[in-house]
Amino acid sequence: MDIFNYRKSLVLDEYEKLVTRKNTPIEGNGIYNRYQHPVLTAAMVPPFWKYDFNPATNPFFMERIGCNAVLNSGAIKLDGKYLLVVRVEGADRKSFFAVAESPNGVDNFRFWNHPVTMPEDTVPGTNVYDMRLTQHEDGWIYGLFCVERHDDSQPGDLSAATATCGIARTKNLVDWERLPDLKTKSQQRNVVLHPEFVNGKYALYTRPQDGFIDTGSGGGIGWALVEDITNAVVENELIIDERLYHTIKEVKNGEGPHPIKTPQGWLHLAHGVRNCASGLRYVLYLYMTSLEEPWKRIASPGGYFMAPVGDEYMGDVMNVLFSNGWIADEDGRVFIYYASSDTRMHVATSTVEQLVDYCLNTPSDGLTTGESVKTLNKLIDKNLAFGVE
Ligand code: M1P
Repeated sequence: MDIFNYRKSLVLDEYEKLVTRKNTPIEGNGIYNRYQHPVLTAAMVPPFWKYDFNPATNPFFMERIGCNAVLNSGAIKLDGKYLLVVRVEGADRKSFFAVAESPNGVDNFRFWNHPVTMPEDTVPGTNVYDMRLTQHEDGWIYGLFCVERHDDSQPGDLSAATATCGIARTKNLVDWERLPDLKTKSQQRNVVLHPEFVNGKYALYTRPQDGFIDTGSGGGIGWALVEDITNAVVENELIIDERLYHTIKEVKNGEGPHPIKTPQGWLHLAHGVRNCASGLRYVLYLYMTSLEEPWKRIASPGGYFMAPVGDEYMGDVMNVLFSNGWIADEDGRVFIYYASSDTRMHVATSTVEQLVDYCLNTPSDGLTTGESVKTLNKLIDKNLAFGVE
């Protein structure tokens, strides 16, 4: 066999093996189960995105367009299919969106043939990423995402950038109508559209930030009402889940996917960030807000819900779990899609009932060592009185 055909069959075989492998759950802590394999990696983008399949123009069957990572996916279930709108990052550091589909939500994800062609706003972006999908009660599916542009007010600094919330809507994840970017006083990343109107208005979870990386005076996850989504302007922002000293969200936090409506309240997934000697550490946490007043927190379990384990620590940006997509299935199961270390996508499964139980019965953070020990002693005493040793 010539080198072209030898390499081609090797690459196709390896790809097929990866995209068809079964993924089995790993028994966890009673709150959720992780899975044996990532659901998507850079090795799972279609070979015809990477290779020129014509032997005349690619006699060595060499890779022509590299893929660096697949991460931070929005998620939605449509027509019985589990769909991820994935942030695919090329070897050239540009991210774009692409849809991957699975019949069961945990394995056999395959990308649709073409990535998303996202129309630009009036000022084109340099990079787009981290889409949050919301099937809104107005009938549209919205994608809110970060648009990065060079900060031209600092011409001498090539790393100076701005983060803005891009807004687009679709009915099928193929054809997208781009709406004007969100207008706010500060920079924004991690903006999420609430699925229902609130007082007749569109409601947004925001994350005000002074700079591209530093949130600075931005106090945490915000809440804002917007009259017109086709010209979205944030006038007022209320911080509904604040950053706190010596917690998992001391440096910054951000809303994940849009919250899930449960009989007990809105169930939220978010990420919290703290600093340490090895850099920023990103973990996932949950909280709940009132059904009637979604801006009022009703449960705030202490600590993290998920943090990196094992191989999840390793990747382009170490020590990071990030999630902007989950699917609440009709039978009560919840598929939590999360990326590890800005490199690959995973799934964890749970149920609405378990996640609400976790939120309502996990002690909140007492904010000091003394309070943490008191909380621990309460559980120990209860168990000892119950007869467990
Ligand atoms: O590298 C970790 C994450 O950093 C950013 O998140 P945040 O705005 O909360 O700091 C984003 O760039 C995100 O994509 C990335 O995963």
